[in-house]
Amino acid sequence: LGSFDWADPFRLDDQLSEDERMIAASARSYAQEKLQSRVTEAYASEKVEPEIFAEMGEMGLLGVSLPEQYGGLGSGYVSYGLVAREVERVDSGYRSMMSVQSSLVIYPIYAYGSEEQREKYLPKLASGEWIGCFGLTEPDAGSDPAGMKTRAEKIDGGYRITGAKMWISNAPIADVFVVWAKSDAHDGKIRGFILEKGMKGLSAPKIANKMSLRASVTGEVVMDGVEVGEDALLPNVQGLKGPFGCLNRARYGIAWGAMGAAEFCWHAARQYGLDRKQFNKPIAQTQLFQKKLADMQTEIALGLQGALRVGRLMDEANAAPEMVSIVKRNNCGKALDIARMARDMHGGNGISLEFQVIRHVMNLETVNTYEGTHDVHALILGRAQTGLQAFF
Ligand code: TGC
Ligand code: FAD
Repeated sequence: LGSFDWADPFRLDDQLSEDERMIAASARSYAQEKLQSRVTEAYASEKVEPEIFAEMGEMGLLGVSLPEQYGGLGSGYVSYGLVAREVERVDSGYRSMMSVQSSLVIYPIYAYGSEEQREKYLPKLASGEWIGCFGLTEPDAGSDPAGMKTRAEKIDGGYRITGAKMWISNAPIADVFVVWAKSDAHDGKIRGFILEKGMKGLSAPKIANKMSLRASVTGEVVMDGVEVGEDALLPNVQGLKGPFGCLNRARYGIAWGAMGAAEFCWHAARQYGLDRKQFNKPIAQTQLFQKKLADMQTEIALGLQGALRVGRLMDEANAAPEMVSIVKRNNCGKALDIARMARDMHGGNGISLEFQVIRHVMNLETVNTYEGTHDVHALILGRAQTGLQAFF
């Protein structure tokens, strides 16, 4: 008979390579030593800390799956997922900063960019010297990005871009903006453009008073006739499959990350239940409390196995977007349920930032919504099994 580790029920650790274990361990020590100590204050005061990008870059956490030639680690998608899990164990906002930079800025420039664009941007993005953002969502086009209004109009030697993006992570501190626009010169098809801070007509005002992801800054991106050269166009993709190709990777990372946040909440609830006595016994010695712990352990064990399976298929270039929808949807929804349960198990203390679980609850509300809402992923999966699209 095998032994049972309550914290790693299916021995996920045994299923990783030596390299993957090392990358996870180094992400964990960075997150616990450098991020955990700042997060309560950063969340309470919506503090913007751009220096985190350079720190993550130095640890190799921004270009995990980017080839070494461009400043990346040249590792795989399982490693990337393990990093997301460790960072989000501390805070979903910090994981957001990392996943936008890796999957939504570095990846499209690598996958769809020219060699000149790769050489110009990738090493500085991987080191965290430059901060990137990804503008797809608009005030009137969220779940339905095909309804975007942003336009690229052909001018002599380049394009003039006009429109507004909404809810853009990292935008107020970004140096590099990957934005998606319908291009008149390409039959109105969606194309990607790389804009840079300081361009005339480009601004990125901060969205204030978010009650979620407060350690990660979010903004609008306003493009008031921004003129760019031909070299700003991402040459190698057109249509929605451009941004969706990036989202497949970010959504996959979120499936691991959400489990990291859930693990934090589960462990915190367990410890609280062992320490806290009511009716002359630890509350962890009650049946209702133990049932909640069993539910948390089960969902997390299953969610991590699902993410690992999809990661292995991504590393073989054999994963379908619907697989990503299953793990993104399941793991975010389950993490939110777990965080809410952990909040309840902490009683009144559960609402204090000091005990941290309420911060995860608030963050996971966003994580369940961005990158395709819980319900939008249900519709993607419904379409895949019935052949009937129910979006409109
Ligand atoms: P549909 O007709 O399904 O597809 C249009 C074209 O796109 C292709 N495609 C994909 N390609 C690659 N991967 C995928 N996952 C793809 N899904 C679709 C498809 O093959 C087709 O290509 P082609 O060549 O035939 O034209 O498009 P639709 O308009 O019906 O889409 C419907 C829907 C709802 C599935 C889609 O629009 C959707 O996923 N909506 C959700 C939007 C979303 O996820 N937004 C995220 C914004 S970014 C963000 O939230 C970052 S937060 C990050 C952080 O801070 O961590
Ligand atoms: P809507 O699309 O208006 O959805 C509202 C509700 O309607 C949801 O419950 C949804 O499930 C439901 N709904 C929509 N359509 C249907 C349908 N056909 N059938 C049934 N129900 C439906 N975007 C970026 O481009 N880049 C970023 O970096 C980024 N960062 C973000 C950071 C934060 C903090 C937040 C909150 C969002 C961020 N987003 C970003 C935007 C995010 O992707 C969108 O909020 C998300 O895609 C949902 O779009 P929406 O907010 O317009 O909601």
